Amino acid sequence: MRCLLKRQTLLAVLLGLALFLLPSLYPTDASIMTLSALAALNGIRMGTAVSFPALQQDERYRDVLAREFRQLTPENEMKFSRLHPEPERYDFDKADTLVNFADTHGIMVRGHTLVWHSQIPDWVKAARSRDAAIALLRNHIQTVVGHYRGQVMAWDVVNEAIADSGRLRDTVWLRQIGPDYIGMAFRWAHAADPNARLFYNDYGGEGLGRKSEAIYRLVSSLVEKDIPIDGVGLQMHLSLQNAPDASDVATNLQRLGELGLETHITEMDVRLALPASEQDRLAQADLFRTMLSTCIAADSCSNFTTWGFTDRYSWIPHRYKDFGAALLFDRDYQPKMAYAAMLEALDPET
Ligand code: 9MR
Repeated sequence: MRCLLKRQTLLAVLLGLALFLLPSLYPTDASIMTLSALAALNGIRMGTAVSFPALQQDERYRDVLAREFRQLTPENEMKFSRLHPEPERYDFDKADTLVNFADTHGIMVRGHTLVWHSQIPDWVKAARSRDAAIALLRNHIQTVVGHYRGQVMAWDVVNEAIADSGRLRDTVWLRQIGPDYIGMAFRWAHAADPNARLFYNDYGGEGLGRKSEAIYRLVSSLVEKDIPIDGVGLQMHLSLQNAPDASDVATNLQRLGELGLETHITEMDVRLALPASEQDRLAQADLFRTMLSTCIAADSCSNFTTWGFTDRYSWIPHRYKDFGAALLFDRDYQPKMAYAAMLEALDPET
């Protein structure tokens, strides 16, 4: 009799426990329907660029970020001039804050960017010799990648090294070191964190054409020389007039994949002339849906990142007068048609 009572108590406790745990084991529809949760089911990590000031001052920004995305790219805080403003001084404070936020929320970090022609301090441009330029770039890469070893999942090691003409861009790095700076940068980054995935990242080479040919040739030659490159980031800053053909993007993703490289869509936005018409917003939604579907369908494409998520903090109006409304959420964090289109791409049943 005592034994029976004990068994009944145990069963009651187990039942209570199960009822208590059930909601967290089986999340409600609302929590399943986030971009990142659906993306994960498609084998894709969903990311966004993050504005440091917005993260600091705007609670709604932090909430939507943590809810919808599983990866973040610091929009500016890991660029050369921010991290290494003086030869002997590194400043990791803001970037660390971003990385800690990511850590706390189970979000991965995409490091952006180690070698770029923009946002570099004047003292770098004043290097006196090739050897001095090599030494300072090596020091920068080793220090930064070493600092974030194990915390940054992927690095945009070299950003935008190819000009629109298809030739190597005339940058301070090319002038001071020569074309070898690209391979050197990958080798130093790999030595500093052998587990980080290393990317070449560029814009305007998403589809087929002169620039994408040049990117393909560059990364093929890196692979051929056994330089530790893991993938190519295609930025995807689009307007309704310049969008690449989805089938060209698919061909490009496939040929890069055949080199053994991973592909990431790294900075997608679609700028619209303001005020945005209903027709333009529909066309924009269609582009987000099509490019995400193209990534899902490509074996090489494992990551889809937008350059911010709310129109409140997008870079577009600062750069393109009378353009904006380029992202998935409006200024008040309401999801736009583009957001619904992304959900559709991830779950054709919706
Ligand atoms: O969004 C970034 C903006 O806040 C900066 O002022 C700008 C500086 O050049 O860089 C923007 O981000 C760029 C990214 O780092 C590389 N690809 C193009 C992005 C948009 O210009």
